[in-house]
Amino acid sequence: MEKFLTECAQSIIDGNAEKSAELARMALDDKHPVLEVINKGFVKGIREVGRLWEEGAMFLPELVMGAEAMKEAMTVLQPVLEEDAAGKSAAGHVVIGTIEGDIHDIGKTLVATMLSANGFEITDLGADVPVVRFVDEAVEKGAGCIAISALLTTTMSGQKKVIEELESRSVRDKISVMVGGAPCNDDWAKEIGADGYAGNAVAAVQLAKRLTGA
Ligand code: B12
Repeated sequence: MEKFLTECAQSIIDGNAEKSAELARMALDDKHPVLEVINKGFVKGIREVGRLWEEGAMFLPELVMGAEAMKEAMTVLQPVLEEDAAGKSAAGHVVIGTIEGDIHDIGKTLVATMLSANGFEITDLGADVPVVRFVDEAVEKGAGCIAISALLTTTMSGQKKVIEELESRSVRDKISVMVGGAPCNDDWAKEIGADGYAGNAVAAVQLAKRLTGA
């Protein structure tokens, strides 16, 4: 298993989308635990890509290729995570998206998939979502929770703006807010008055359950 997970990570570092998709299909055929394959294999790879890029050991096209390989693998694995949702009663409605100015959507989509697999009804607004759209959709859909992803230090302030928008429309007490993404942490969540922060998709499910009482 260890060797297989290393291969998964390496396919992302190599930016080899054909290989990552093939490994994802192999994981399903061999009945490997999907979450472990994602977190200890593919996610490890994309984090390493980020580290190498930051160090200057990789250039933007290689970062893009790594992201594409990650997406291919997730396209194979996500439907299997979603299948778990079948038969689970609705645990509440969550509106989720990546904040405006930010196109990173791999982590956000993983969180959305895991929430859905745990019985939450999900409205996924995608990436680069304007502040007002989060609030418009949550109010319209009667959602109890907004989940906002931000991967850039330059866009994380948008999470605060969503909370301010909720306050200005006097609906803050009806809609809880959870935040996440690489630059966020518990202190940031407290500073902006969010209801919670989670560092990964599994923790995000626990947090959403706590916030919605599901
Ligand atoms: C892949 C990637 C890209 C891809 C994105 C593809 C896509 N469709 O998502 C591409 C190549 C397009 C890209 C572009 C850029 N990127 Co980029 N990217 C990354 C990288 C390597 C990995 C991100 C990722 O997918 N991780 C895997 C997922 C599974 O993890 P995750 O996102 O952290 O999500 C998990 C948790 O955080 C949490 N979570 C996430 N969201 C939420 C939300 C909630 C509510 C909760 C509770 C939890 C939660 O759960 C998730 C699952 O476990 C990171 C490095 C890093 N360390 O994060 C850089 C990184 C985020 N990128 C960075 C930069 C600078 C950029 C660019 C500006 C580069 C450029 N010069 O153009 C552009 C940004 C363009 C824009 N306007 O958004 C920097 C940001 C630095 C900073 N301080 O702001 C990073 C940190 C790289 C680095 N080390 O310097 N990038």
